[in-house]
Amino acid sequence: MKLTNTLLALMAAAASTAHHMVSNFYVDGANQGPGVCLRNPPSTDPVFLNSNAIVCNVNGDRAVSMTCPVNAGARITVQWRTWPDGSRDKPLDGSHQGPCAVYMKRMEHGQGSLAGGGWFKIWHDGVYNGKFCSDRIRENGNKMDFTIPRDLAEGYYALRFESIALHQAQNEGGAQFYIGCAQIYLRSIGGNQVPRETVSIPGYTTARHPGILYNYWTRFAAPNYQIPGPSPYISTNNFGTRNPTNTPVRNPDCSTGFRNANWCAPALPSFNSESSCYAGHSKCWAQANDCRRAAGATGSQGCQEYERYCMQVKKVCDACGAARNCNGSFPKGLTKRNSLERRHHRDFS
Ligand SMILES: [Cu+2]
Repeated sequence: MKLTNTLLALMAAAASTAHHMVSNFYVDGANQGPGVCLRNPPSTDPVFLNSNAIVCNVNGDRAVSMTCPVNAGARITVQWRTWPDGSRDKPLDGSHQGPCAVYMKRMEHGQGSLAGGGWFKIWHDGVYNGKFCSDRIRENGNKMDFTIPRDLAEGYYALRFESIALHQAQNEGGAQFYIGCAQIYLRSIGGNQVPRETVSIPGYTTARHPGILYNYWTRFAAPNYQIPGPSPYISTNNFGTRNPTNTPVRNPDCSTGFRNANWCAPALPSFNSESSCYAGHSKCWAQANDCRRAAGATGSQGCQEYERYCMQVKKVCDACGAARNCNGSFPKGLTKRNSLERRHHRDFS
């Protein structure tokens, strides 16, 4: 009995590590960083069609503090990971096969829930050459590439990445959805298009769509596989050729160098007494707690580095208090990238 339980636990662990999520994305080749501009879910677990998490994953109805500027026509590369903190680099699990897609929706700055109408698809990949999109992702370092339509109007948008695993899709409700959402500010190059044909999420497809209720085990990657959802929006020729507008995006100040996903440490105030020095130290730990609360499945390594900084801050106060000379400011933050950032900036292959 004991052995059985151990085996079951091992099997459960193996199953959970087979899932995946979006850990970061690139804009024209520039890595935005782990969790940055993403509504970071708490885990890599899949979501299902009948839940509100189908929109932007678990916690995806909460705005994050960062928005990434993206030019119309930009090439976007999405990094999927089974280990979202970047601790291991392995191809996504081969048992998870299916199509993928990218949707967009105009949003307000800071908008929470993105459920409802206004979504349009900009790219998808189902089956060709006898392979699903999932195979092409695996062969491409777990990355998926697409282009933002060149003619879209300026403004805030959500980008929704979708990968569907069909290994249990022979049963209604069995298709596993892997969803990530990014917040972007689209800089127009002269186009002003607002796609008219949009869908609602949830509601964009049904549990009985032939691409969702699908027996992968008897049909594998059938050439007539139907990708769920609408057809992708195709850019008009009215996109213009001017340089993208340089509209400022309201993002937190990250100049202290301490950051983790969408969180940045504000600088600590200067001090002129032992008590104001320790007040700065308390503020440091309060900020470290904010960092931990904001961290999702891409990890909290940047928070750990900031916590080490808070320990140094305490030493500054201890020393100036002993010398009875507390007047000044705390040493500046790190200028180096933290190790989590370095891990994610290393090219994944
Ligand atoms: Cu899975």
